[in-house]
Amino acid sequence: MSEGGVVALAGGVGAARFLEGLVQVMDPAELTVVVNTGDDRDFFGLRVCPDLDIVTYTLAGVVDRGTGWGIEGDSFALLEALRRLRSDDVWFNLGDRDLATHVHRTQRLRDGASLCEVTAEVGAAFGVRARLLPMTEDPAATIIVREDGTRTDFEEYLVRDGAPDDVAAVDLSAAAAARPAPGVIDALESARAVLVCPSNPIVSIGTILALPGVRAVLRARRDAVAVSPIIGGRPVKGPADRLIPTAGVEVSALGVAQLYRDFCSGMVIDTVDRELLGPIRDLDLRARAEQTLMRSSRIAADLAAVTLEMAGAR
Ligand code: FO1
Repeated sequence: MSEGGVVALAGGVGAARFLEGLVQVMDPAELTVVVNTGDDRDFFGLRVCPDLDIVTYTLAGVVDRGTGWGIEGDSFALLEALRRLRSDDVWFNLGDRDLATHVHRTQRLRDGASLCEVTAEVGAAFGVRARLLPMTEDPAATIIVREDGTRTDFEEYLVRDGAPDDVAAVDLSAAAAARPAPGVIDALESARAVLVCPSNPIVSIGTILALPGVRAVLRARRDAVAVSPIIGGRPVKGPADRLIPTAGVEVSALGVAQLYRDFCSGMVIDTVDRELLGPIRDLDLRARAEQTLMRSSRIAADLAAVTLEMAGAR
């Protein structure tokens, strides 16, 4: 169980920043990243995998630093031209160079390549040395159920509708019916350490955990180490504060610890949440307070080093 590499469970922007730190303190060739695909959907006939692309572009050093997604300095000529033709559904900002990734992915999938193959190709083309694995190759769309009963996919909720505070439930049934991608379960079983990136515990990590077999493998190990994405009761980015209450826990590092306690043995929380160390330790988890707001790649590397150390992999 311990000779393998390091496996990280990841969503989008927060995970990508953490992974950027991780590859500074370990050999990226020994890192497998299992990435959420619950946000994936088609735009204009093209398959878009936001979290896979965010992680790829960030590790490649080409991500837009301001937004955390898309490619730095990208233009939006295609989208602007499209808006003239059909303004009503052009709300997801796909840059021209970013679109090349989606065109390539769509064509390769149509030609019979698997999402794992295409993800590896895109990673290699961008010079990413870590192994990136989609969590599944099956459809696994996360559905946000709104208070009026409307069901929207995640990007519709987040980007089109602006992440309003009207979430009644999060439906992960597609992930629960999907098969983990080839290699995911093996990687988790043989890893010498499993890390949970600071990602949304419901719609990023929750989707990966919903896949058949994943949580059971992690529970059997019960040695994963997680970094809290919640600092001082607020998410650094994204709508976690609107989604975590649907799981019946408070929006805090303690709430995240409650969601992860069955498969984690340790948790890194921010220094501002120091008073939660005791309550988290009461859940039978090891806990450390560190600087988790990754304002620089040096802070990300220090955080990654501490997390690896807690997981016994450094
Ligand atoms: N997020 C936004 O808030 N607005 C956008 O227009 C947007 C476009 C976009 C394009 C490509 C991509 O890979 C990601 C993009 N994101 C955008 C980020 C994405 O919505 C989310 O942050 C993730 O799905 C959650 O991890």
